Amino acid sequence: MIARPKISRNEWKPAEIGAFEVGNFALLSCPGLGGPAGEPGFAPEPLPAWAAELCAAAATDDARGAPNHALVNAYDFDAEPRPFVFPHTDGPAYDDRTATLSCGADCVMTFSRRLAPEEVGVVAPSVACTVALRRRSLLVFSGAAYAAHTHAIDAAESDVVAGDCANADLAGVAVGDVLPRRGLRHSFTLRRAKPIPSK
Ligand SMILES: O=C(O)CCC(=O)C(=O)O
Repeated sequence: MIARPKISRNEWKPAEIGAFEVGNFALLSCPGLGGPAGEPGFAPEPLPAWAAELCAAAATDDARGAPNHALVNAYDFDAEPRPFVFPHTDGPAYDDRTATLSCGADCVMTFSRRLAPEEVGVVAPSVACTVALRRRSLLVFSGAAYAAHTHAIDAAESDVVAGDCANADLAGVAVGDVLPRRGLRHSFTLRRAKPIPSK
């Protein structure tokens, strides 16, 4: 798992281009650029230039190729009810690797052990680690973090950095620090969606 604290000006450029190309960045939310991943007959669709550039930048050393799918989520942390992301895995529609670029407000993501079907409702999922999602950071998780754990953003007014924070040094935070949730956050979730045969 990699969680980089700050992206340099040069690396940041594609996201800035995206912001200008799409216009109303503050309220932007695009479900599934690249097509309806996971649906029967899915074949990756061309991405807008800014999203393709982001995906290429996030590809790093993955031999399977660059992400071909982008999800843009908007969170208004000043709104009620407070936005949150329920614990989930990103599932089999994608290669087991997710890259998330965070922009705007900070928050914390929680990774928990994924329960086996017979454990659901019986065993409390144990937290494996938390990750501080600082603005202008890139989180990449794959393998067991992708398939054997859920990830979630709990509803909260603020986050307190805990001892299980996996990227405290990189994110420039220390145990006990309070990260207030204020204003808007946008995330760009980049994954490689698998083609699916038609039924
Ligand atoms: O916004 C984020 O950082 C996480 C979003 C997420 O988990 C998802 O869209 O599957």
